Amino acid sequence: MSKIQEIAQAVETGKSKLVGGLVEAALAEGLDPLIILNEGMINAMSVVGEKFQKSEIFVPEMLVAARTMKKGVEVLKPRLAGVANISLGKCIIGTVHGDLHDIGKNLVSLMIESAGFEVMDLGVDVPVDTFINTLKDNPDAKIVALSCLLTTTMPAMKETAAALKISGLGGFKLMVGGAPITQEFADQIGADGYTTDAASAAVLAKKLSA
Ligand code: B1M
Repeated sequence: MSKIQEIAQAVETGKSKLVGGLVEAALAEGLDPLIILNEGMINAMSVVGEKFQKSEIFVPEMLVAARTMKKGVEVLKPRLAGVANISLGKCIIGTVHGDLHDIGKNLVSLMIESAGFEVMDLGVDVPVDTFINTLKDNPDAKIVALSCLLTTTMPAMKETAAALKISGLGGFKLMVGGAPITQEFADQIGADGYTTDAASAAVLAKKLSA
């Protein structure tokens, strides 16, 4: 079994004590950190999602897999994050209210930070008012980034986007993403940008703030 397969299996089966060592071993073998992330861990989470959908596993197993992926990402983090010496400005990011998923948002946050932004991560289940108040306190923020993983919390993203637009606060660009989000939905809610993954989110953030 390849190192990537071992990592994927560790994430799928929630072997949180093993995953760190496996990721270190894969890095020592010279494997690309992005391949370890995408082909090892993110693919494994898709398998976890499929198994959940088929009722082969339940929320506790999904949670353990998520914890395992987080441990793996911790080891990978220094290798994913570049060192940016410039400051491109502030980026406020969070998962919209009602939604507790944060692995993808954390990756987006990491990539945007390594692109040179000062990231203010508000966490998960973020009320609309928290976004508004953070923006009021940081009127120089260049980007507000919203993440959402559930179809049932897409209305919360729409609500947050609408509140930000009518807040009278200007000078920032709104970007959105997450598994159920599409370009069409992003256009509908008036977002300035949408991307499908963390690496392209960092590229988009730079483009929007330029
Ligand atoms: Co949940 N969950 N979950 N879950 N979960 C999904 C999303 C689901 C697709 C599983 C399934 O049924 N196949 C399904 C949603 C179905 C739907 O809405 N249509 C689902 C469900 C139903 C639920 C619950 C309702 C289950 C229940 O309680 N009955 C519940 C809801 C809780 C809540 O939020 N209120 C729930 C709970 C959980 C856990 C807490 C157990 C756990 C999350 C733990 C955590 O995040 N700390 C969990 C997990 C782990 C998943 C899956 C298996 C994996 C998610 C993940 O981390 N993926 C997921 C299935 C799946 O995704 N295939 C599933 C890896 C991550 C790197 O990818 O988050 O997509 P992702 O992020 C990507 C892109 O989307 C993008 O870039 C990231 C990196 O490349 N991206 C952005 C994300 N945000 C972006 C922002 C951007 C740009 C790009 O710009 C701002």
